[in-house]
Amino acid sequence: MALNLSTTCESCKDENGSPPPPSFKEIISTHPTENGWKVFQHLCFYQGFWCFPLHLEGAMFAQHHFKAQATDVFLCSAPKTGNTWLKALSVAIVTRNDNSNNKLLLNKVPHECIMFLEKDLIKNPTAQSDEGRLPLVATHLPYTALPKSILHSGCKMVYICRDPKDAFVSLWHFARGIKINNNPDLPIDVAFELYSQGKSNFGPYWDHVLGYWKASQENPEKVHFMRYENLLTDTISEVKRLAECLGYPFSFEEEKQGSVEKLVNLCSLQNLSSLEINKNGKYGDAERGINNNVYFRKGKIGDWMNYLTSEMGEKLDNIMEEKLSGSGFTFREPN
Ligand code: PAP
Repeated sequence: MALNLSTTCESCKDENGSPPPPSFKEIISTHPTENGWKVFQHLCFYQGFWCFPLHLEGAMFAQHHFKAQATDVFLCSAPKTGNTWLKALSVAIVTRNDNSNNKLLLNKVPHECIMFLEKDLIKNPTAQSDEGRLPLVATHLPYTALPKSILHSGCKMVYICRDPKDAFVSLWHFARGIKINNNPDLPIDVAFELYSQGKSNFGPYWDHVLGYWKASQENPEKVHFMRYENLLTDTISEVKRLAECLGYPFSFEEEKQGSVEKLVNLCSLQNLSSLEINKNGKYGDAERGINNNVYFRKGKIGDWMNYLTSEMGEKLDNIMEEKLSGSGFTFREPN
């Protein structure tokens, strides 16, 4: 497929030869910014969410140029809510009987096994029509910002969310792990304040969760809604449900032979983080790439208690509760 590589929206150009419309970079530069995270870029507010310009440019490109295949399944998540694990499990599920691909996870960090919509497409627009690509595409985009072709082609989606306190602590660690220019570490209370105001990459987090939650309620056949905590505590059942949703259910024979358990072990934090590629490899370009090991930390429920006061926890819980009220979804444990 011949694709236009311009990062300007060609379809918006005036046929009468008027000056070209602004490029994505120019559009981004006119939107409000937030400098507080001091990671590698400021955040920019666009279409109701905060985003690093680097990812936003890729997102705008995808909104204009991505053509979803009906067989694609989208793995959707806000940052630090279980994306790496969901990718690993999904890759392992769809490739388990495919000789040429079933070793992918041994040689690549899960992020590199499938297309990351807002990161990869802009760099390699033809990748979307590659014959051999897996029918999986990952994105951190909020539901409302997805390219229209995803919604129109009736693709399935899997969404994973996580308790906001643990997601925040994970994000804070990650931000320390990837920052450049020897910036001092961002104090956790400053980062927490920004997060509580909704100012985080692809945030506000509550809007992210709400968008996919509502979509899953309206269309449960198409949008499979998962929680990181359930995946941790009831892994086998959750993985079997995931496999069904992806269209690759485990057969009775496979279950009898322990295939689900094997796959779960392959994708465990302990196993993935011990692989050479994830211990010492890099994701992205050699210079500015991210060390794969920053994607694997503790993978625990409740680690926030080691970093936040109970007042901070209560504050974030209350914000989430208020924002999610009336939706039928809550992060609060039943009493
Ligand atoms: P991303 O948004 O950068 O892709 P994401 O994978 O969503 O990150 O989240 C990272 C979290 O998932 C980390 O949590 P922690 O900081 O609280 O420890 C990471 O440890 C956890 N994680 C990564 N891989 C796995 C896995 N295989 N099993 C369980 N948790 C995992």
